[in-house]
Amino acid sequence: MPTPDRDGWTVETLHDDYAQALREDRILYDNKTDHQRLRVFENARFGRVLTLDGVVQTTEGDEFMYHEMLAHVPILAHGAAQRVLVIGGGDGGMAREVLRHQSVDHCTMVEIDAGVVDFSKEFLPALSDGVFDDPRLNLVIADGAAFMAEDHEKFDVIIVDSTDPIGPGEVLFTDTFYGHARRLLTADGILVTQNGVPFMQPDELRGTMRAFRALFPDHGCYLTHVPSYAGGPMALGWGAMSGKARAVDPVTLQGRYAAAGITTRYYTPEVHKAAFALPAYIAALLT
Ligand code: AG3
Repeated sequence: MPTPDRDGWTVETLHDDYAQALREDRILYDNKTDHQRLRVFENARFGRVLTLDGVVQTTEGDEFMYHEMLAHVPILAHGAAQRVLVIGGGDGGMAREVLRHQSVDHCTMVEIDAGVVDFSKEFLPALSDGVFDDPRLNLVIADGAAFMAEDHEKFDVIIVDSTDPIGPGEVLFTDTFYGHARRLLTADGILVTQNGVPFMQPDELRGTMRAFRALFPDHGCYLTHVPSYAGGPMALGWGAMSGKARAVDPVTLQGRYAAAGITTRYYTPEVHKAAFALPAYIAALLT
């Protein structure tokens, strides 16, 4: 793995043959939690940037392209989601988007690293934007894989807001984990997952899709595009207990979006439908 060796720049350590570098205009935090190395710095283009073990997790500038698509696509496709589970997502950005839906009356968020939550509140307050004070949020500090293996009241939507499958995030990409997710979904429930950038990490998507094929009547992925996750579009896994959610027609979707009364900067009902159109090189990873 490359090491950050350019003075004043963070060189990402995710791939061994390619790296993006971000200029550090001001370092706000650099420390190790019990689980991982946490850094936040300011970059002129992206705003505050959060890295875990040298990998960009989120930036103030483009986080909406990720959080909106992982939250609003399943919730609006479902149409009546009341209980949502977020695995990971310690920065609070995912729970924030989920709870913008007044129709969602409960969101459990399971984060392994209390350090990420505390620290994000302080250094990335725009991400959570007050969501940690929302009475509908149930924050659980625990290992997401262990939580999934237990019994819980079922969820309409489960969102896996994980790191890549290295370090503590690895268990969130296993067949066992996905099997438990399926068990915890309601009849029309939907599981969505972050599955990396397929051009750079084809195996990450391939592995999840192989597992989803065996578990979900409707399985596949849809796309978003996040500049700080370099290398092309990012794949978001989709595993649904019925085909209803994917098939939702654009007029219905438009109605639900309007009724939700939310404003978005990436998500639109048209982008939602279009996100399921896959370039052939990505579709090939699904079979
Ligand atoms: N977690 C997803 C990080 C994935 C980075 N992967 C990549 N660059 N290929 C984001 C956490 C935000 N809540």
